[in-house]
Order: sequence, then C-alpha cells, then structure tokens
Amino acid sequence: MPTPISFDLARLRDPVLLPIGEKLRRGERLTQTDGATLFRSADLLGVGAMADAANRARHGDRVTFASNQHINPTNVCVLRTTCAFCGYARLPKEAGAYRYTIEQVLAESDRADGTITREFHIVGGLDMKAGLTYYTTMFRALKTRHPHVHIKALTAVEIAHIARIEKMSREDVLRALKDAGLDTMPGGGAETFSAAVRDVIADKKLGGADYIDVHRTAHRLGIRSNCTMLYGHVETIEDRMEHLAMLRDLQDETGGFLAYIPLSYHPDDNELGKTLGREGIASTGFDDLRNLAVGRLFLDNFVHIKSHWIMVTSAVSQIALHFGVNDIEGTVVREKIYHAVGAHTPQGMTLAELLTLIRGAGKQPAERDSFYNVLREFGEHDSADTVQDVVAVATT
Ligand code: V47
Ligand code: SF4
Repeated sequence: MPTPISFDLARLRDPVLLPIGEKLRRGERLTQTDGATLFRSADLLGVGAMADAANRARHGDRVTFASNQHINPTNVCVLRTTCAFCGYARLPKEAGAYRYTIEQVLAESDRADGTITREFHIVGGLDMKAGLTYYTTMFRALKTRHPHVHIKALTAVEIAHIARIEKMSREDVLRALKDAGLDTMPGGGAETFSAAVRDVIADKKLGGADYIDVHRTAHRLGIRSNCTMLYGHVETIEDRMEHLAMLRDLQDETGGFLAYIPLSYHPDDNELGKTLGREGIASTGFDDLRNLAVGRLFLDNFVHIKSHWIMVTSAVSQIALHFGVNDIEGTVVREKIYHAVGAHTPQGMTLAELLTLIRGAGKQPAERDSFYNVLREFGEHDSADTVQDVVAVATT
C-alpha cells in the first residue's frame, strides 16, 4: 500500500481529478484508468501538485544528481534499419560507424576534465563484433584504471544480444558481466512495450515481456537497474499506462528498480521523424512534465523519478523538480545518442551548473552515488570545491 499523501483538494481545478486526489489522500493505489485520466486532464498544475506532494513526502526539498560520464563504445548495430526512431546506429561499413578499442574506451574514460566521475554509463549498438569478451575485458580494464568508479552498463536489449551471439543464457551473460565489474544496469531499450507500437517503431527489437524478464533476472542476481519509457511518438495513452503497469508489477515482485526515467522522443535525423512529418518538433513541455508527474503518482513503489535534462532541456528539468522529480541525470560529459537525433542541449553540464539549476528551483542539491546514497549535501553558499565527500572517493 502506498503511504497516504497529505494534499489540499482545492488545488484541483479539473473535477475528474478529485477522486484521484481522494485516493492518494487515503493511500490507495492508482489504476491504469486513473493514470489515463491524469494524462488526459488539461489541469497540469493540479496533476503536478499531487505529484509534488507525493515527491515531498519521500524526499522533502532534496534533489540529487550523480557525477557521471556516458560512454558509447560502438554505434554499429544489427537493428540499424529497423529501429525507426534511432539516429545513432550505423551498419558496419557505413560512414560514421565506429567501435572503440579497449584503449579508446580507457582514453574516453579519462575525459572527465578534472571533475570527479563516480559512474560510467556505458551503452551502445548491437554489434556482432562486441561479444561477451569485449565487455568483460572493458569492464575489468576500467575497474583497474578507476577502481572506485561504478559501472552502470548495457541495456536489457544488449544483454539479450550478447546472449544470442554467444549462445549463452541471459543469466550466464549477466553473471559473467557482474564478475567482470558490472554494478548496475541502465534502463534504455524499453521504448514503449505495446506490441502495436513496437511493430511501427522497432519491430525487430526485444519485446516488452523480454525486457522485463532480463531485468527480473538481473534483480535476482543482485544487479539493480533503472527503467525508462520512450514517449511522444505513435503510442496512445493506454499504451503508456500498460507500459507503466508492467514496470510497477516487476517492482512489486523484485524491488530491484532504482529509478524510472521517461524519455521524450526526438524526431530529427531518424526515419520515424520523417514518416510522422515531425522533424524539428520534439515533445511539448506540457507532455514532458505530465509524463514525469504521472510516473511519480502511478509508480508508487519507485523511490526515484529522474529527469533526463539532455532530452527535455535543463529548463524543463528544473521546473520538473516541482512536478514529482527528485533526481536529475548527472554531468554526463559527452552524450552522443540524443545528439544524433537533434538534441540542442549541451553534451554535458558542470557541477556548478547543476547546483545553480537545482537552487534556482528553491531545492537543496545533493550529490549521490549510483545507489542513491547521499555523498555531499550543498548548503546555500557551498560550491563543488568547498564541500567534502562524506565518504572517500578517488578522483579519476
Ligand atoms: O533506449 C533513442 C532512446 C535510450 C531516440 O538508466 C531516443 O540512468 C529520443 O535509456 N529520441 C537510451 N530518445 C538512453 C537511456 C538512458 C538515458 C539516461 C539515463 C538512463 C539511466 C538511461 O535513448 C534508448 C532510446 O529509448 N532514444 N533514439 C530518439 N530519437
Ligand atoms: Fe540499435 Fe539501439 Fe539504435 Fe535500435 S535504438 S538501432 S537497438 S542502437
């Protein structure tokens, strides 16, 4: 049972939201129909106020972020021609195709420009030449070079791909990767689970039930993970709710998800954007905020709802801190996947910029580790240089 949320019903202008507000005050779980009502209501401030109350009940005014670095080791992908929304992947011989050697991954890992990197977020294409040994060697080399850095790597789709090319079970692949240094898994590759949607946007990609199954297996092996939903393309509101219900069910079962991150579809430089005639028009700020708020309210068993500023802009991420969000994707350093599909945001943010963004929303910034333990709290006048870690972390 979710905890009851104290909340003033007078803040709801749309009468259809009242029964939902009452349920939340009683600590009742929302149904998929309630979730769809939240999505359909134009009372964004009402929906946001409920999500904000739910978020404050868990986190008060604290907003966390991670000092992380994204590394994308290969953009070669066997699904290049079938994931219609992806602008990042290349065929092996296509212009722009790359696969880093382990030395290049190590060189990339040193690019954090003097900041403290505590987490590598490593994802890439489904490359026939990037099998289990490629990744186990990479993780071991990274752990040797940066022993204190957490490795959050490989989506469920990549795990299934490695299992297929190595003719191994997904469980054995996960065990071997864990042995080599994989600490947690990111949430990418989920897209929208609905089979009808997948037929249009990613018909050859690992299906929703399999995505859930890989995460279930990972959780059983003690590998915690994030989860995502790609929205703003051809999915219906019912598709969104079916997707969220599958995530909530697995979380009830395993408790292994750390955070939920809705990802807003970017239509530039990908086939789907051309087909939809939507080039240049990404999702609206309204829908971005609503996806985050509904995530907070419907996923009552998730502690953390994260906004990915690279996708929705830092301005929307900042406002989202009053719409149910308690965590902002971190410093990132050099993002490639969204910048291949028209994201106009910078490729990384400094710690000082993140502090300004969070404080500007009247919130209290705190740096966290990959398991959401708070490492540093930043007071009103503290800077990245004046606040020491509460735990010892080696700089890279
Ligand atoms: O799965 C691809 C998405 C995802 C496009 O777990 C696109 O902490 C929008 O999952 N428009 C990868 N999105 C990124 C991801 C992620 C990001 C930040 C943090 C975490 C985490 C995970 O990027 C893919 C896909 O859904 N993507 N193409 C596009 N055109
Ligand atoms: Fe490959 Fe992932 Fe792009 Fe699909 S979304 S083509 S699986 S890199």
